[in-house]
Amino acid sequence: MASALIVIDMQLDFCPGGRLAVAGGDEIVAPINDLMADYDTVVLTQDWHPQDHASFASNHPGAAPFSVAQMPYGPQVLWPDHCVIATEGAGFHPALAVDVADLVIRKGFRPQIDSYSAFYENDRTTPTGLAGYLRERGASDLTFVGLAHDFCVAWSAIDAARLGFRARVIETATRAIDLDGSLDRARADMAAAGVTQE
Ligand code: VGL
Ligand code: ZN
Repeated sequence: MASALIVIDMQLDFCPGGRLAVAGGDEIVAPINDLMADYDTVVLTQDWHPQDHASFASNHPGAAPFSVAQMPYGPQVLWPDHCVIATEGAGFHPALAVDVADLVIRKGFRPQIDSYSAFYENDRTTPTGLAGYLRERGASDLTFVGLAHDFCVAWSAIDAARLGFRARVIETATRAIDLDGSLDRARADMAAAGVTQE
């Protein structure tokens, strides 16, 4: 039974000074680097959006950042532009030990649909391919860290549990956006899905 550390979106735009900065996002780089040696497989995800991405408020005339739009696949928070393909902000934090990773998986690159989870786009049905990769590698025990706790980390961990993996989140190695109670909701949703939170 192999283990995998799934490091979610440790990119400059989610760190202080970035375009969708998460408070304290840079504080978890060192703890994440320290965790990597304890796992058989290390996977990094990278939020990777075209400039015309439907999750950007700037692509919805009159819409404010952090408002909610109805998309064909359900409600979608409209974010400030972030992690635009090939920009500096889409790059990993420079202190992250990227060389240790076995796989870097990009998500959110289709203009019309967001992808919080590392496993499925936000329609909850279009797979990224990560589940197949992990199963072929024999990894059944997954630990999630990175950014942001209440969005991409939570959605990834919940999908993992639903897919039949053991899923765990290490709270000291994640930080939240916490939009309108989203962190409390994410914690409850993870508990209901059987995700271990420690
Ligand atoms: C994320 C909002 C938009 C995340 C990504 O990594 O949690 N949040 N895109
Ligand atoms: Zn995004």
